[in-house]
Amino acid sequence: EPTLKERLAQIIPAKIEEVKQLKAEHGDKIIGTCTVSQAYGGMRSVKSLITETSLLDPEEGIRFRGFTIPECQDKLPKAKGGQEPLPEGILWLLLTGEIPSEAQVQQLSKDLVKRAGLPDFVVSMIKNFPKEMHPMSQLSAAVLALQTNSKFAAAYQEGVKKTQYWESTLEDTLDIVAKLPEIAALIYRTVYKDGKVPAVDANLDWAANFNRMLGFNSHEFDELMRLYLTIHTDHEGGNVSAHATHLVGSALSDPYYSYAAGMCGLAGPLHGLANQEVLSWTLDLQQKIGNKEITNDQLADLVWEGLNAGRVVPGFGHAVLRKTDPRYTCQREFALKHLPNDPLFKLVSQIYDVVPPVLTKQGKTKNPWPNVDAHSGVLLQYYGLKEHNYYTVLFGVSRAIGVLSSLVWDRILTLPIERPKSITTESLVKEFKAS
Ligand code: AMX
Repeated sequence: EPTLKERLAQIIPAKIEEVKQLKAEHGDKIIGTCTVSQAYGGMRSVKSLITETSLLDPEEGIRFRGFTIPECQDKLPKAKGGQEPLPEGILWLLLTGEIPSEAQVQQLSKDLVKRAGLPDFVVSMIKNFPKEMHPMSQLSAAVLALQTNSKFAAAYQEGVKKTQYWESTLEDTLDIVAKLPEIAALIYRTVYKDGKVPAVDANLDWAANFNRMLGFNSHEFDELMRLYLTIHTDHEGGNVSAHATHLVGSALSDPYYSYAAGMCGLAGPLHGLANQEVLSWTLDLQQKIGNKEITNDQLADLVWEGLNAGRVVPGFGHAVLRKTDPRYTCQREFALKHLPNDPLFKLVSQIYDVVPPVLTKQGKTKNPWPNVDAHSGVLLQYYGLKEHNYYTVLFGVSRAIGVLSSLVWDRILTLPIERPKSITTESLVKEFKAS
């Protein structure tokens, strides 16, 4: 069977031809427009980016290369005895558009094991970070330090042809994905535990290896980690982490720089950091409630308290989605299967009943339904990964698979440097006064 790189090389010519034809025949067709409100409003729903790896429907949620999350859970290869997809499979899917065979996924797992391992200076750098430094800052800084390894940067210096940029971008992508579990685990073990991380185990898949490095040994948690690391990979191209990676990469900054930029964006509370915020908020509620059951009305009063103080309800709302996020739903199903009686899960379920009507009544948000971050924390708590400050790092490890696969396609399609036009308020005022 062909390796990932060989398969990609087979797929690429037809795809490049398709894009060439599309541009030749329809290059002047309009796919999106931008109003004054949209320019001031974060360019919401302006269609102006090409991202091949996934597509988000406001009602249905994400499709990875055309496959919904339940379809991915069904079709992607699984670990022996497992039921959740292996993240290696979604890496293959996002890159090639094809569901890989078991053998292809195993081969990719082995390839990632071979690429694992960190230079000593990165290990000692992480160990020397102050413990108060946020784990997301540590993650971006460690990836930037690793940039010295970039094969794209080296190839570019050597004058490699534009049509071959994708090859070293793919090499960097696989290296980064392979090395991230150790970086992330070292951050976790150094900040919260004894600083020791076991070496990668050639007989384990990527997610199970990550769990061992973090210090967890449960097969059920391995299953959760596989699911978690699969569903957080990609959410089309306009979200902050994906767009930042794409934008920085468009300057031909290498994948290390580009991904580190994406991670700086993921660290924001309106984006990836929301999962940390959700858990703090939920535990806070749990503490206020104490050991008793409360009615939905009483819970609604507590939610209103936060809203009236001007805070958002973390984990609810979305810039694109207008229904419950299917990434929320599949985590809820995992919880119903494995931890139906967990008190914190019960509270999260009650929040799911109570918050949407409250947000609807408040009438501000366009989407009162929960997003991915409203559910991940309770699962991690259950399996003993309790440090919420760390949660966004897990999101970031998974997101590497999506944003870097997309970056490989940016280079395959030889997309140019991104440079939209900006305007001033003064110029707008002048323009519309005249008309
Ligand atoms: N609680 C309270 N108010 C909310 C809200 C929430 N969960 N979500 C949106 N609103 C408010 C907005 O703050 C805004 O108020 P304003 O007019 O006073 O500024 C108004 O509703 C309209 O916002 P919107 O158009 O519905 O949302 P948006 O596209 O501007 O922002 C998002 C989307 C996700 C940033 C927002 O819903 C939010 O802040 N949610 C909470 C944080 C969160 O869960 N983020 C994670 C998103 C998923 C991810 O990236 N990981």
